[in-house]
Amino acid sequence: MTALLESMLSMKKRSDMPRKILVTSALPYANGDIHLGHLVGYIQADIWVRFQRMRGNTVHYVCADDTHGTPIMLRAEKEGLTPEALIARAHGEHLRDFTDFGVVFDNYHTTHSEETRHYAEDIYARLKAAGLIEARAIEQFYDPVKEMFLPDRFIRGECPRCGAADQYGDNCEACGAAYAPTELKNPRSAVSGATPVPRESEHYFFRLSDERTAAFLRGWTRGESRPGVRRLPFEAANKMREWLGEEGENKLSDWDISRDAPYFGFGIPDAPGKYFYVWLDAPVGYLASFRHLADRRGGIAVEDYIDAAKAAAAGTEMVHFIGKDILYFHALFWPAMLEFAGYRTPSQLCVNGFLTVDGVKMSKSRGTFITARSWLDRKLDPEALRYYFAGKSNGSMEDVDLNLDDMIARVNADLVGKFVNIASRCAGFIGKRFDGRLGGLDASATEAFAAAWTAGDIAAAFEARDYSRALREIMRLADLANQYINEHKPWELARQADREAELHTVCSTALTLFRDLARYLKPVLPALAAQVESFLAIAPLDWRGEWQPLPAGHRIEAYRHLAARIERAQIDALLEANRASLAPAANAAEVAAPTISIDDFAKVDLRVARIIDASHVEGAEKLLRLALDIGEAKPRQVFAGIKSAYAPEALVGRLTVMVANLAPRKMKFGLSEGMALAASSPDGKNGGIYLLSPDSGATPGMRVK
Ligand code: B3M
Ligand code: ZN
Repeated sequence: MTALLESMLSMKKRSDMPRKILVTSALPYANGDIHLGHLVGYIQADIWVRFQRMRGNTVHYVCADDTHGTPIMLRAEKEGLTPEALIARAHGEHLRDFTDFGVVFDNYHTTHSEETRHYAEDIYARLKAAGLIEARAIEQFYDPVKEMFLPDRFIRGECPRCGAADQYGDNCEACGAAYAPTELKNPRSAVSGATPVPRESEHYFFRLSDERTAAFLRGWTRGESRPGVRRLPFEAANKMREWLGEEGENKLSDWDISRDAPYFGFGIPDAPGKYFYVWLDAPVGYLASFRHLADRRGGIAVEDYIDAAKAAAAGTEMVHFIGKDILYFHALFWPAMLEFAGYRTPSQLCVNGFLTVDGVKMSKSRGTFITARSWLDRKLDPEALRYYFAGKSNGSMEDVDLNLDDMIARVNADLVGKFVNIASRCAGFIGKRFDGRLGGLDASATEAFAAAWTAGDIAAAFEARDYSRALREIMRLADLANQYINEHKPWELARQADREAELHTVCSTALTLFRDLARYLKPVLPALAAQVESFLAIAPLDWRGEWQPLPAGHRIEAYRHLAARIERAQIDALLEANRASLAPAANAAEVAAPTISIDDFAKVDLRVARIIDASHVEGAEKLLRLALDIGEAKPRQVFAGIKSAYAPEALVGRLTVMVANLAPRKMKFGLSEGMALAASSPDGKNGGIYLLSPDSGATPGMRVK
């Protein structure tokens, strides 16, 4: 048999076999809440995963928190937490938010994991062996107070082009100029306020300028993930030419993949004081989460998904869902890292656009910076948002606009007015008149649905992630179902004793059409589909095989309300709550204390103090006993009314500020030798108490002036 015939047969054979797909979503940073802008891409990915599984394909859907880097390190310091404690808190919050929006991963891991360290070190070692890692000295701005090199975003100054004040170290938000931090006028550190100084340091670079990488990337970015399916959206492929340059050209510059201590991340082997830059190990988190899943669950041939040769032999796929802001990393750095380390490269990048709300960027002042949690806290249905985002997703990188009035209208018209209305107008008759049992069907109505099933247009739209096209076709079918009901008027048939049989047929037919629609909507609305499956008493709907009617005699359950309309008032309450959360703190209303002179203030001896012990005070419901080290021979004993907001064990080791020259006071629980400082809302409501923490670098005993 000729090789060509063989490969055609194996492709044919493979195309009939279930696909094996590792799907990932971008890893959210651990220092921010999940907001609706995140959810566009995650919901698009989750819909595709659910669709593939309904088709009988094997999908492993993994994600993780992106935990390393300077911002997280500094945020942890600011909150008086270890980075590990900060990322653990974020991990729980993120996973809960995704789960509550129906975005269900097989594994949600963290890049601060041994699996990530393992793969990052392995990939780095292989790139080094391939001669693609180069060490070279570079000059960067260094903060002499914090004793750390400053990422561009942590340097502020005047724009070198337009003079706008307080611009970032890499680009000007006023005139759009891009520049090196050293070009900023009057630069200052955004961390300590100090004037940064240029300092040399050795960095490690991944040599993207090597002719091997450009040649590989030019082919890879133009490739197909499956016959007729481009690896990258065509808009992205055009970008690639821009970034790569024309044939024979390589416009790529080498990529700095190291950072100096102090840094929260993984140390580079054999390079003391050097760490992997966060973007080196972030995508490695995909592999780490998959490995962690396989180790937990067993039965997954991990190497068949990540080793280049084994993945090719096994015909597995790796599909990344990302936002367009991180296309550069995923279409250049990441595939090149994998290729030259002998790992399989991504099969496809599915890239989503940004979210706008009512036509403009999400805005805190307008209350439209909507977190996932605030949507859920206002009891808004997450599936309303899933449906709306799906209706705005066409598989391209175009931005998605959440027009709130349009969303209300769409959800109420399509889901309540069209889809659920089919069941609510027919199910009652089946329950009351026919003991819940279905009768024969009216082929004149089901044949359009059977034809749609066979044509597979909706499946093709889901496969292409063109969910807006899929939903348009689904709603076209829903219109046919409602026309059928409107023509046959079961509510009139029910009033004519001699038309029972017709009533039975009409309602049974309508519920079969309803079942079809639920199947098509299931990837978008998994919770609603599950309710329909239990109402119709059918097995979980999949998306394979021939079209089958609901059989005569099949018994359905009693119909229960399936979906509620959304009211504008609910949305307004959400926006108001978001705006209120930004309003100046209530204590701003508190009357300011009478003016004092600088001499008065100088009499107060404020000191940095380390909490070296904290305990409950028997019989005192508001007090904690603190031992405060301010550099004296023995710690001060202080009683602090912060019990409602702090657990003693969470305080030990933290820095705070105390008044050290208050006259000692005999209290019933012991001698009070000072006062710890905390901010609070006027009524000191539970949780309204915030212990003061000095910036990192301060040490016990320092005078606060
Ligand atoms: N955390 C940036 C972002 O949150 C980054 C993505 C990493 S994906 C490997 O958009
Ligand atoms: Zn400027």
